[in-house]
Amino acid sequence: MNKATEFTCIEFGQDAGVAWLTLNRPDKLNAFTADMHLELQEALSQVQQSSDIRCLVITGAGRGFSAGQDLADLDMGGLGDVIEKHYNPLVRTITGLNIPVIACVNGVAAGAAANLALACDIVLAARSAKFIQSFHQLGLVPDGGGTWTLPRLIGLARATALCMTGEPVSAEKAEQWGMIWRCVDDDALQSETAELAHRLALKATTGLAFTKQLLRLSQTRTLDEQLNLERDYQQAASQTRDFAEGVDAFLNKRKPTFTGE
Ligand code: T3D
Repeated sequence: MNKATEFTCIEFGQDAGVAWLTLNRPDKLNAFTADMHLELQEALSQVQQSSDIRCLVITGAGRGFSAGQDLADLDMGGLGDVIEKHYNPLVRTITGLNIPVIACVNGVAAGAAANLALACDIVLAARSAKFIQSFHQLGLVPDGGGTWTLPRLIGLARATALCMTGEPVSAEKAEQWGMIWRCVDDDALQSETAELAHRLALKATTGLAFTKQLLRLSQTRTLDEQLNLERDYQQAASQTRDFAEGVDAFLNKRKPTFTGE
């Protein structure tokens, strides 16, 4: 694993086209501080600028994914500025990245961290992990895009009850509900995530980026508008080098070598 920059609240490294970003304040269940947000911005900027990174994994150090905002590092004068400065750019950056982003949820994901995980493209969670919308116990509203993501993933009835009660959702139930992609045994989480990430990193990255954009755009488009978008994106996808490689590999009965271009 190649680690270029030294961070204190996160770990960031890359290995064979896959970047691993680990929230790293295990004593505080990886709760977000202002310093952690700054480091996340720097790491994500490196991901955006890299042409080698073709998949990003976000996970947590120790026994949890993250407990959300560090409640000892709050601006009690009002949280709107923190949301504007830190959480909203974080979610916008992750959902806008032109590579697949996997959340590897190794333990509890609470508050903004639960919604950060759910904003990723594919969520794998350890069987012991749970997702908690903990905002209600502080008199806050769900943030990190939770009020947008949750009803779309699990429907308004479940989303409303989860946000109002804060009832934890186990990884198994999250998979049953379609809230996440897959619940895996705790001791298999790391290897299954690595296997998936490396598989994705070898795919036609531009095609995956277009797919991600189309699926997200579909949330606010009519079928008619979406059909037009698919036409335009397919036109662009069919001009990539990877498209030519995929067709040639199929016709010549060989494995394709995609470069992401
Ligand atoms: O600034 C803004 O814009 C605000 C944005 C807000 C977005 C949000 O995320 S609001 C939601 C904030 N998060 C929470 O309310 C969750 C609080 N934590 C918990 O409810 C529990 O810790 C968990 C259910 C997540 C896990 O429980 P458990 O029993 O497994 O662990 P624990 O013993 O409670 O926590 C372990 C340590 O982490 C403990 O430290 P200590 O006492 O051993 O020194 C605990 O205080 C610390 N910790 C856990 N969560 C937070 C935290 N420290 C600071 N902030 C936390 N959120």
